[in-house]
Amino acid sequence: MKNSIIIFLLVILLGLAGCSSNESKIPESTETNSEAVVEENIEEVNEESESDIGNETPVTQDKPVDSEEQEALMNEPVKSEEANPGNEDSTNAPVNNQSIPAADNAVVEEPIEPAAEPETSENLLKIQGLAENELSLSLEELKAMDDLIFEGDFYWLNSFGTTGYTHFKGINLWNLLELKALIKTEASMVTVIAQDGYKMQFTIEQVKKQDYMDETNPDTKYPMIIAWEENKEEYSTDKGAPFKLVVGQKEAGDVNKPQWVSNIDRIIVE
Ligand SMILES: Nc1nc2c(c(=O)[nH]1)N[C@H]1C(S)=C(S)[C@@H](COP(=O)(O)O)O[C@H]1N2
Ligand SMILES: [Mo]
Repeated sequence: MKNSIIIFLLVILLGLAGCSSNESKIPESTETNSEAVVEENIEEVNEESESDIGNETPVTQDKPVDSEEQEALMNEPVKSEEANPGNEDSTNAPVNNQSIPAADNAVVEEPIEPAAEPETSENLLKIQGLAENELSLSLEELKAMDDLIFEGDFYWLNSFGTTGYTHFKGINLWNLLELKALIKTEASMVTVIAQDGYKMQFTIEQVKKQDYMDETNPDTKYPMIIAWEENKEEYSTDKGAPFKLVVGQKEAGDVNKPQWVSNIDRIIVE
């Protein structure tokens, strides 16, 4: 009798144990796994879209995002329209279509990268498009253009109001386009494209302008330049093409620093 009661109890216990393991283990474990997988995927997608869309540099951005970069990401005056709808300076700001994936369509008609381009052209400054004399210039060739060289302390204002001065030496971009590349009269836009994909587009008038200002110094009248020297030091060529587009302010408050383009690969005239 005792035995049968014990057996009876054991059977009930085993039955209960079996049931609960069936209910909890199987569905729970599969559910947990699939949720984990889904979450992982979502995270991956988010990371990708952050770096691709939320970034002022659409192609790559290898630099660590410091606080100044961070503020730039949020508050640049010259990014894509959708990223900066409240920009009060949109009429004067250079046109920057870098965040629009189809932006390259705009230059499709011009030979951006001629098929025969040798790989050694990496650190050459290329000027392409509506020019009688398309150019591919080495740093030495640029430095030899004595008459076109400009040097000065450029005041800069970045997003959120950070400011400073940087000394640059380089070539007057308008002179280079007009006198050396012999750009055509119908040319209306100039796009400066960096090796990392960062680009700025300007009207010919903006490039022609020789009196960019410094809101802290009313005597300043600066051209837009392609600099190869910063604070008396030449850019090293192993950090990319040694050319940087530098421009002063159009008016007081003009956030000019993000308009600079480091490591220029090519300049397209349209
Ligand atoms: N090629 C390239 N140029 C660039 C950028 C970039 O990400 N890539 N960032 C811009 C921004 S947002 C700023 S504020 C300035 C910073 O200039 P600096 O490199 O001289 O500090 O470079 C601009 N030019
Ligand atoms: Mo920036």
